[in-house]
Amino acid sequence: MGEPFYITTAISYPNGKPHIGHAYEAIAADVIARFQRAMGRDVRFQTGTDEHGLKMAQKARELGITPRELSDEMSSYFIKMCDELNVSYDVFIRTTEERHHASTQELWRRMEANGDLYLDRYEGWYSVRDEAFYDESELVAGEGGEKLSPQGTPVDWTVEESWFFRLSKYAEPLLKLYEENPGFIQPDSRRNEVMRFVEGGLRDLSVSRTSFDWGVKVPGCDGHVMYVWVDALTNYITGLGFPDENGDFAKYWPANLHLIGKDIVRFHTVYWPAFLMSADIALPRQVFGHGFLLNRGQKESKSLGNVTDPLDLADRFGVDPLRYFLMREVAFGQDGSYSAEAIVTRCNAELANSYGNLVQRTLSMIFKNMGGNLETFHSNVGDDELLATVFNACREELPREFSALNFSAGIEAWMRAVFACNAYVDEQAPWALRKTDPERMKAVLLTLFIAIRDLTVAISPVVPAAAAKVLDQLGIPREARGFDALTDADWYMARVATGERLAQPMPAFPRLELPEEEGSA
Ligand code: ME8
Repeated sequence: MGEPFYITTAISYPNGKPHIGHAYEAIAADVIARFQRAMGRDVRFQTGTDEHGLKMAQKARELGITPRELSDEMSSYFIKMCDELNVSYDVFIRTTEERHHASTQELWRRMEANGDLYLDRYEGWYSVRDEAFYDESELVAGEGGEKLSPQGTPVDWTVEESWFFRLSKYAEPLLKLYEENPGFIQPDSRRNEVMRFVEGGLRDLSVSRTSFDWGVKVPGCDGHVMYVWVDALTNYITGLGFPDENGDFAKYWPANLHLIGKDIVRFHTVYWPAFLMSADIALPRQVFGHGFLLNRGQKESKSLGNVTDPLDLADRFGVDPLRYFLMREVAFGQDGSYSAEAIVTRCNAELANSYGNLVQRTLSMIFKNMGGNLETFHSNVGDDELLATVFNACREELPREFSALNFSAGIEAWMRAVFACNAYVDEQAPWALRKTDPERMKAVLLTLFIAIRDLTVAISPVVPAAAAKVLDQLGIPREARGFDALTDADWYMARVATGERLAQPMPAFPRLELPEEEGSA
């Protein structure tokens, strides 16, 4: 097994069904997980649901059910979403699990033992929607002059007895962390925002509530439950068996990457490292705040009536095309927009017409003109040039960009290699060589066979099911589907030696149709 790589998504609030933002984050994390596995890393991938807090308690009351009933029902939709979108998580954590309470209480005890917790009174603004406390100075005025959080959500004046965490003590150590590890917060724009915030000084943080009981109990203090973000963030170590620091925790902690959205960067880069420093636990290596996905440029909301169920999109266009679109269309880290037309246009141009067509016509010609037989051959200079282009895209550019989470740039490099292959087919015209120079036709088709196998391995993390279908058709064994096998010159000869013929190919990337009602939108 390779070097460990631990990646997590945010854990979602299951106060409603999953939306496109949840799908986007889960898919991006899955592409990273699959890519790192293909690079030979020993990947641990965790996702889950964040089930405590006032937001969940209020929603359950509104529906006339218990918070537990609400979280049991709704978390099942998040599990279903991950499964249907082919998200290859190892652990799906729910914060209502007993082991998570034990883990969070242990973190609390350690922070208390370090003198970082004290009892006082909280007076200030709280947004239930954000589950966040805000300073008066951070609030903005709504249309009717009412006070709103900087995220535009309603705030309530709250007065309660509360435990506090000495966050103020950690401003200096945090700034030092950001300065010494510029990669800790990415992209850079988010890092700058967080640095400005911490440079402004930090106030101690209210970390318990007494006005409701849906949460993790504060050890030794009846009537207090922990602030939901204390327990939520702790999920990342609970899933590794904390407080047992052997086993998975020893192997996978600190996390390589917490992948989250831009709205919750502060919780992950200020509160979380401060809690960990207080409890004397190693810090994660990187927090990446991705952008928001907008529906035709607009935020989805129930009042606008534009909320899209990601599983409906997957049903309409297919899981792999949806995954491809999301990773290709938006520069990761920035906000992006989606629409049915954009999905259809992008996937038809690139997956169906360019890549799918390359695979289909090459394999059909090998099937028809060579009886599906793969033969030993000696490529000439022209063929080597094409393979060098493909190798460079698949071995160098795409892995370099994917390692830096620049998915769109990585796929663009891959696409350029697909174009080069299609140009090669047109130039060489193997259908004409069939009569004039059959040996040359074989060299061309077998060169393309090698190129297609490399292109398919490289794009597998993005479109896993369709890529597996192509690799099955090519007869590539599972152990030869990793990036390390791309340079292995022996794989082709081993494949030829099996003597297995190619069957009539089945298209892996059919063209998508735009549903009629969308065409005019
Ligand atoms: O914030 N586009 O949960 P959540 C892209 N429970 N990403 C989006 C998005 C959009 N339109 N809307 C939301 C929470 N997200 C907490 C996290 S972690 C210890 C606790 C992202 O269900 C959002 O940024 O509101 C977050 O990363 C994730 O979806 C879950 O959001």
